[in-house]
Amino acid sequence: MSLNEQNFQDPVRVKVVVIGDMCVGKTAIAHRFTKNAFEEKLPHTVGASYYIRSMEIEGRTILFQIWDTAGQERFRSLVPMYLRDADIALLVYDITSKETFHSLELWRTELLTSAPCHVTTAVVGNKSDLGAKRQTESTTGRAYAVKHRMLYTETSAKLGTNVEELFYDLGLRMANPELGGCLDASIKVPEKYKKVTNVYIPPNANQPPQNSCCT
Ligand SMILES: Nc1nc2c(ncn2[C@@H]2O[C@H](COP(=O)(O)OP(=O)(O)OP(=O)(O)O)[C@@H](O)[C@H]2O)c(=O)[nH]1
Ligand SMILES: [Mg+2]
Repeated sequence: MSLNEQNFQDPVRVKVVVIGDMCVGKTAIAHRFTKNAFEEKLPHTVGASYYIRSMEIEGRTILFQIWDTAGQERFRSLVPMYLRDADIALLVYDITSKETFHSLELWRTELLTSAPCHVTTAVVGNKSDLGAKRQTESTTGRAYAVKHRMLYTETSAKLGTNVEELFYDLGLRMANPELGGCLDASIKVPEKYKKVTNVYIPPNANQPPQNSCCT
């Protein structure tokens, strides 16, 4: 059943898969969103962890079913299994670590190989509270997302900055598929939606994709 065909009283179930290098804050983002909490000393994720939270968006209940994957190399072979039926992928990097930003290309390749072509993808630069240690400028992160037609935002799981906004924006897209937002997004987001979000919408979202299975 497509999202459109669901009874309006049913929650829209959305599978979110969080990927990125170890220690970028994938678990911290999931914690912040589902428990509104932050822990300074989180253990490495083993395999993947599951989180769930619903959100009311424009009269619809969006049920986010979040798979927080492990960033450690030894668990990488598991990631395709989670991506296979993902509705949303979050590509997370740490703004204080250039290496984690450079790894995004590996994670994006993983996405192109394993995720459905309609997956909605957001690049998330986490740890924005550590501005003094920043190694990747916002403009660089944003340019990367724009180039590959992905959404973009910076978050601080520690302070909660932009975490709620990110999921709200994604939920809005799930409830309104005409907004697009996937790797091959073909529809521009109306101005009224841009105003409610801090998530950056690529200006080229209406252009045909490159290297996408949706061509
Ligand atoms: N200052 C700051 N620290 C953060 C933030 N998010 C996460 N951290 C810290 O960064 C470390 C790693 O966070 P995790 O959420 O465990 O990272 P991860 O990406 O899940 O790592 P793996 O499970 O190994 O893949 C922890 O010590 C967190 O407390 C943030 O927004 N700001
Ligand atoms: Mg983790």
